[in-house]
Amino acid sequence: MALIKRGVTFLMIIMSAIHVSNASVHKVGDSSGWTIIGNIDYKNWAATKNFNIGDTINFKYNAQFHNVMRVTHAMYKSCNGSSPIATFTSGNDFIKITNYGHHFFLCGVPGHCQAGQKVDINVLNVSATSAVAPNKSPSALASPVPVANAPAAPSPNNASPLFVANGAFGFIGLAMTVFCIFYF
Ligand SMILES: [Cu+2]
Repeated sequence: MALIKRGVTFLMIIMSAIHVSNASVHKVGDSSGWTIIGNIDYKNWAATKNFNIGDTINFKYNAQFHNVMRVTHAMYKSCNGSSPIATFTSGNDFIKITNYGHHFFLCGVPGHCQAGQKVDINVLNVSATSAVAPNKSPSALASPVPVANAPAAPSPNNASPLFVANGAFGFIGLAMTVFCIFYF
């Protein structure tokens, strides 16, 4: 009985954790996806998004013709996919952002990166940026700006319900497995 109770509690904790999560899924290229057709400007696409830690980048493409490689800045600039940090080939890859800064991706199929199939996901550290941005002058006479009253940045609440459902099922599946192992 105690085990069942514990299992149920475990499930409830997981489910509440899913509910509070405010992570977004960003589909690269939006409806066009990850492609060289249509000359999509991925730089422009990325510029219109607000990336945060915990968000997921979704690359949707035909796996017969494309792939996704995470690369360094130098490799990104020169379209060099010879030694990627990571390679994704499923055709529907979900990559979670876990740290600030630039995340460079390109398609490793010859010619595709040169044709523009590359994207730079820049995750800004908002708190650090706003702390530095208002006044770079070292002048001691500058009147301090009250930061406390600054309006909070609007939260981009366009989390895909599909992804949340997938995540939930994944978690529940895992929880069920753990629960069953303990119970039976
Ligand atoms: Cu490609």
